[in-house]
Amino acid sequence: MASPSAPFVCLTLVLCFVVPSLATVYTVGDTSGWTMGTDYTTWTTGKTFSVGDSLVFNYGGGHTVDEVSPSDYNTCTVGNAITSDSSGATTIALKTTGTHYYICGVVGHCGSGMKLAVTVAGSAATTPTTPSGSSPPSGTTTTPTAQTPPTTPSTTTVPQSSSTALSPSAAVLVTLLALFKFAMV
Ligand SMILES: [Cu+2]
Repeated sequence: MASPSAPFVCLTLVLCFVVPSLATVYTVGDTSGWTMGTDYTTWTTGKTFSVGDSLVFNYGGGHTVDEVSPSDYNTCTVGNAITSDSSGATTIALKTTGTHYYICGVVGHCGSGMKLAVTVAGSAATTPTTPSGSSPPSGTTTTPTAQTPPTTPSTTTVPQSSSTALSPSAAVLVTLLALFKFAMV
């Protein structure tokens, strides 16, 4: 047994670099935050949400982040929130696949745009609304297979001799000779 820890150290290092890059933290509305007058459908466009990602809602006082049912989302019905938070900085971890619906619980705010629907995809195949967490997503997240280190090009160390300085002067010499020949003719 020489040192079995070395491969584990390498593996741990690789995981440390890979795992955080897989879980993305999305700031809802980006710099606008969680507010009225922002189109969150536009904000979600082009984004892919996966299990393990999280949403951060930043907002001032007088707003809430309520997870609601699809029907409450569509009709902007407040008062039936599955979860609710009004801390001003709500982080929601996306733990399950499917579409999650969030609205502001203050009357009128949902209608003014504070509604967000996020469709969360699984790691592999999208399983629409699994009733119970019986089958966890298989952890076969394609591990990057041994990235080949950038092979340094074999630098043929040219000795700093006059040979390198010769070629430019030789070119000048040839040019001068050519010019002379033209001048002679
Ligand atoms: Cu609000």
